[in-house]
Amino acid sequence: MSSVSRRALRALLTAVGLVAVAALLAACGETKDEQPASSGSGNSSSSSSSSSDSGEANPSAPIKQGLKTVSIPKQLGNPYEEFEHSGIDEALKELGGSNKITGPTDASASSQISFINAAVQQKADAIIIAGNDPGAVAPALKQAAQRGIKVVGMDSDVAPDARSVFVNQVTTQLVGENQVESIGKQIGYKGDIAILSATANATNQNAWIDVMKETLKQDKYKDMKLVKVAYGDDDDQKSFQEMQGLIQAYPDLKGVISPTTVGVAAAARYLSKSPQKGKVKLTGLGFPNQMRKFVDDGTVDEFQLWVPKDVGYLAGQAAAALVSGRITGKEGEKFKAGRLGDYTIGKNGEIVLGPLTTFDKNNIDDFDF
Ligand code: RAM
Repeated sequence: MSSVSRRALRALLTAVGLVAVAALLAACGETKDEQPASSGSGNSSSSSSSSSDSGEANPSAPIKQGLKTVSIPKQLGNPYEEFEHSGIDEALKELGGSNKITGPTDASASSQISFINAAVQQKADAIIIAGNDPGAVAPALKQAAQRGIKVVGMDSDVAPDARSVFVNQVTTQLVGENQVESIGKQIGYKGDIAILSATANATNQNAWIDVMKETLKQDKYKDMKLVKVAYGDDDDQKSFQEMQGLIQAYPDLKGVISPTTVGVAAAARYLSKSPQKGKVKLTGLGFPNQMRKFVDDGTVDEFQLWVPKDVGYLAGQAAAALVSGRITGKEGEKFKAGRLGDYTIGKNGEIVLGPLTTFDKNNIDDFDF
């Protein structure tokens, strides 16, 4: 991680720490021992019915030896998802276990179900999933939990009762608000805007879009009008065409928000060759390495993101803590997440990674991912 994002992360951790003082006081002592447990040392009913809510957390329980997790991205072949899931591999390796990344090649609602069932067959200790749809995968995940498999949602949540914890990149609220402010300031807070999203059922996208719509009701944004939400399905070609469609259908369009790495890169590619380059503003959630050329050539002024690999790393650490009984998923429980430091579980089992970073021509070269 670069020093900039590290500093930002530290600042957030401090803030989270202050807010969580009460929870910290209540929490049990330090967890010092990161060594894997020697086999057979687990106490009593170890992993019998390891449903998330049963039993008390023991923050100093040893990490289970030889942990095996299965992580299911929204879709293989999406560089964002692959980078994110590589963080789970890192965490598991560090803890003496292993992770297997397996998933569908399309991001449709039910495409992940067979991979969940396969993980159950393989007797994984935990399943870590970026949900394509909150409801479609829920029954399969609940069955997995009944078999003692811990379920961690990350990136894009599944139904809350189908997982123990959800690792969120940044609070949903912050993403939505920051994206609206980013486009707002670029267009002088005036004119038509559109959103180019991923798939129509993606939990994260829809939650962000809801916040964007709410944010647009604020007085500051009263002269901005959302004219269309288009869906590029996290497919490069489709996103490119949707961007073209937006520009053609709305000649007065002033700005586009594309809160998906696939969408924003495709939209920038279209804009960079269009007469509208520099006239229609584009922001979104993008990779610095993919967006750099569009910042350099003036197509894009700024865009935002977090460090995707750290989402996976945190989810891997959370999965290990769950399997080992250090946490159960209850609000206020605290755990150590390796190189990222201490985290506290928030409302509805949510664990928030850190802040959103804005990339522009002044800082983009500090980042390499
Ligand atoms: C896309 C995916 C992912 C989203 C990122 C920003 O690749 O839709 O879920 O969080 O972009």
